[in-house]
Amino acid sequence: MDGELIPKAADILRKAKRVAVLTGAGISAESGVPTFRGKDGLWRQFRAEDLASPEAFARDPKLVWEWYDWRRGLIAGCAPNPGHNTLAKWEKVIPDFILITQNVDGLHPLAGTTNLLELHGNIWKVRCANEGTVLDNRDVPLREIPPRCPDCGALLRPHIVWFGEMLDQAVVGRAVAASATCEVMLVVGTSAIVHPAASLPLYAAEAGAAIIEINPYPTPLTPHADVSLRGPAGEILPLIDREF
Ligand code: BV8
Repeated sequence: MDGELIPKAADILRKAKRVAVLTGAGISAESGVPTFRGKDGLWRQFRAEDLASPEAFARDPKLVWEWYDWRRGLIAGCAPNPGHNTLAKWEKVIPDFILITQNVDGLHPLAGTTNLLELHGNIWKVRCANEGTVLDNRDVPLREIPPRCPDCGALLRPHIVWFGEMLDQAVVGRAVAASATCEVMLVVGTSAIVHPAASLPLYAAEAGAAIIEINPYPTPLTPHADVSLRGPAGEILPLIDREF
């Protein structure tokens, strides 16, 4: 990778007062959480439509919960990596910092990030399919599959946004506002194909923000990035931090 790009990215970030970060599965790859579309990607073994959709859950809640139970067991053994930790550190030194994640693994809050928008929900939360109540549930493994609401006995579902489902409009509104007002948007570890998340960096660029991308491979966002750093987030973010 061009040795000039790290100081250039550090210089852009150092000068910024308002920074928004968008992360995807790639930032958790070095923690051992499989990405969705990479060579070892989750979807490779399953088709997204087969598991992460309301139709799949209606058809076979047990199968969908077996997949999430497997992922929860895997994620429970994963810790934040230097990429998550660097972003948590920057939140304390950058005046206006917000982290928007597509990830459901909970590693950003575990690393200490507080100003966080979880666009697609959180794998450690469940929701009563009947009453809509959201509960924390960290049982690994789940005590019963599919789990049932302790209140009304109805099915519990993962508190996660599936394909074809609307995101929480309040969360989306905050994410769009942050994208439209930030001076820099740092986009880390996303294939930039899932919407509406993938539109956020484009809103930021249209509003005049500098776009910095960190990804071992080019993405549809790369042509819109002012700086595109080719490499793993767990290595690149600490390198930028050293130049801060
Ligand atoms: C919605 C939950 C309204 C499940 C997920 C507009 C245009 C086109 C399509 C649409 C559109 N609007 C809606 C759609 C349809 C759909 C969509 O976007 N489909 C895509 C596939 C084309 N969107 C929706 O359905 C959304 N709903 O918009 O509602 C609506 C409703 C009906 C009809 C129309 C509109 C809901 C989207 C949320 C879906 N839920 N997950 C679960 O997680 O269990 S999405 C899933 O993909 C994950 O949440 C994941 O976070 C997300 C994005 O993937 P990435 O995070 O980018 O991960 P990926 O593996 O793809 O890439 C990893 C990247 O990391 C790679 O680039 C790799 O190179 C890089 N990497 C690898 N290692 C490292 C690294 N980077 C850095 N360091 C490393 N070490």
